[in-house]
Amino acid sequence: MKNCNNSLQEWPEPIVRVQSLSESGLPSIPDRYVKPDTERPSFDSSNDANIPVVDMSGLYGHDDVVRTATLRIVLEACREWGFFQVVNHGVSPELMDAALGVWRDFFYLPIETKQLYANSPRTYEGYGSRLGVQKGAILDWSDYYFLHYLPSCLKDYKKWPHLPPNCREVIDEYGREVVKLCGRLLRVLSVNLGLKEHFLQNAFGGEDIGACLRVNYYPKCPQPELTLGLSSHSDPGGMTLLLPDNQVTGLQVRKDTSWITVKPAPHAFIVNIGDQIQVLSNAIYKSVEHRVLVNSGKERVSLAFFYNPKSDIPIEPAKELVTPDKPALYTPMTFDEYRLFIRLRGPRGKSQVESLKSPR
Ligand SMILES: O=C(O)CCC(=O)C(=O)O
Repeated sequence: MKNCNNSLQEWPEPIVRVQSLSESGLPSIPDRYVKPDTERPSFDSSNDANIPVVDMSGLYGHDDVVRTATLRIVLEACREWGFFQVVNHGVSPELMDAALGVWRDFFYLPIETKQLYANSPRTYEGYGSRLGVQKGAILDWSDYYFLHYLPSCLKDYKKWPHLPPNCREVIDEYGREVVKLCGRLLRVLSVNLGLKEHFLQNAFGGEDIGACLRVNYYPKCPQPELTLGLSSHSDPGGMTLLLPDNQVTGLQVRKDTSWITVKPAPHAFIVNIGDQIQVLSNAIYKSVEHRVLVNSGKERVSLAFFYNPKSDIPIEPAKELVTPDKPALYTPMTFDEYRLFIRLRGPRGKSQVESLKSPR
């Protein structure tokens, strides 16, 4: 019997849609969204750094020098940044635009239509406005939609929006293409660890992996300096492919003690290492904290596609990467067990993966 359920309680308080707050034209944000001083964003634009850009055509051509150089850029990115962006990745720009378009249109639907899909913390599937169930928690300035693609026992079209009319079709095709791209990327990440090409895919459960989508909607905010669209967190799963808004920046990645604002290349995907790959790689690859800024002039939409290990297999450092000099840094844990941390407590920097460290 597959374990496709978990049991969390209901939301601890009535849900307020951030989009409705924003559209009500209020001049200041409610206290619930005001972050403590230490977590507030800085809008310092003096830092020109950007995450590495990888041209994936370099991996599949006949030029070995280019292939080696491209692999090297990916390796450094996974070790130093935990983030990179990919271009020439094989997913059509038209499909990427269509995916962003249907989701933007979904959020423009009347509230009653969106409410048909209101979610609960039991599975998080559907239309949501908070992560975590702690009563009185300070909330993020965003709404979202969460759905499952894989495993097929979790894919349920009834939980996908029926509007706009072509929404399910576009989401389906987008999912299929992004799953293929994730498979290609996992092969690159495995080879760069000195492991067999299929190592990471097999460690994730082979064909039996999990895949889900969170569409983030960040409404305009009258006081962007006091809040965040999404609090600092590392991604709990395997690997994330983010399709960012094509007009508005907002994603910031932690680099040492600074926050770097990501400047996406046209039709690029932003790839980031999740906690499960940090564990499998015995921390050679880093799952890095990131957060999202909002602004007063423009709303922002992003599609975060999470490619995850099968939920019930233990994830632990690859044996090949464990030596007397570099002992295993983590004890085995299934992704299901791990995800409960996040579902109960909401985004919390890197405290989750850090708490997994073996007592040594
Ligand atoms: O909206 C973004 O740019 C990032 C979203 C993100 O980090 C997430 O959904 O986990």
